[in-house]
Amino acid sequence: MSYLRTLGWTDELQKEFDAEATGIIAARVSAEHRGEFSIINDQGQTQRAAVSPTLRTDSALRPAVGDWVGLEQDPDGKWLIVRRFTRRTELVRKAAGEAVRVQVVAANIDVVFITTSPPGDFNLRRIERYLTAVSEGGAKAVVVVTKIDLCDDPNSYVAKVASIAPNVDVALVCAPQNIGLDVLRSHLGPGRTGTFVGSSGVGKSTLSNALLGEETQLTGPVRESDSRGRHVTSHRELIVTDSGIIIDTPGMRELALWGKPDATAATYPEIEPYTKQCRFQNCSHRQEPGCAVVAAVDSGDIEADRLAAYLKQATELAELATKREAQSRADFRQGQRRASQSDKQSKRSKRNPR
Ligand SMILES: Nc1nc2c(ncn2[C@@H]2O[C@H](COP(=O)(O)OP(=O)(O)OP(=O)(O)O)[C@@H](O)[C@H]2O)c(=O)[nH]1
Ligand SMILES: [Mg+2]
Ligand SMILES: [Zn+2]
Repeated sequence: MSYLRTLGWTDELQKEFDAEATGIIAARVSAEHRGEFSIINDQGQTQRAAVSPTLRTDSALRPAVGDWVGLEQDPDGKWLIVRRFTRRTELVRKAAGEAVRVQVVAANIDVVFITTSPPGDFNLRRIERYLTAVSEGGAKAVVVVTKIDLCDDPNSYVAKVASIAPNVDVALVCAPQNIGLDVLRSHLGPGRTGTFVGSSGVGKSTLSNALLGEETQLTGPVRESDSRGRHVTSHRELIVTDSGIIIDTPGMRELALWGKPDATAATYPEIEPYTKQCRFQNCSHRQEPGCAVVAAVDSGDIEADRLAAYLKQATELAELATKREAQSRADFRQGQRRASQSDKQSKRSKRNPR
């Protein structure tokens, strides 16, 4: 089990494994390919594995990068993922498109490095969205400000982040000059897992390589006109380094939230208490009489920009909840239809035995 510890294996996982795992081996998912996965096993070897139909089709069980899984080997020597162990934390978002689906960015992570390069990419409202997603998934958030060699006053960004999230650590880094990497290492350590998320071109893969001490992740120049990246990294990948485990991810254009309607509470702690003091219980905090939130904006206790951002997130999450309810009703009806169809079929085959 020694290499599994290097990969982040815990006593809880060992208990779960001992309790119900027979004839399977434990491994961690390092990448996902079309329908297949790469896994790292207890010897530190990377192998391809398919996934059993049950795990593939059930979104609540489907493995993602960072997940701990149980594997079986078929007679031809091919590995099959047959079990997903309990996920300790996750970072998820709503998948792009019309379907109401969750997309797992990374599983079982200790820390999420919300990565941004000023001035163009730096946006407090976007950082707030990431903070909501991270707190909902149970990991710790750290804001990483990259390319400080190109920046006049890096420290001003520490103050800016502190103005919206005083308890969140901010790391100022420049990977090519080896600045700030120790701060990132201090959040990792043996067996701990971190993931880099943020826009394309901010330097996530450059940081992964610097922490690894090897150029395994492809990096690419940003456009000169607007400093935006060209989506160089195309899939999520788990990398093992001496100082911990890293999941490098492709640049995100947007982070559509996926979570419970109250997921905003941790991101906007100054707003949440007022929402309970409004005259109407279902107050939308826009223009109702007796709204304690709007009153707090008027008195200067809440910043107007923060309220606008809070309301945007809250609306998005409320709409998501409505859509998810509709979706689960539709799934339920479909399940009933399937069950009654197979019931009819089995009655037919009983009447007309072959
Ligand atoms: N000057 C400077 N350039 C950097 C720094 N970090 C990264 N870069 C450059 O920024 C460009 C983009 O870096 P990547 O690491 O590919 O960015 P990424 O976030 O992985 O981008 P995607 O994979 O597209 O999401 C590359 O040309 C890097 O060399 C830095 O600290 N300073
Ligand atoms: Mg990259
Ligand atoms: Zn109100």
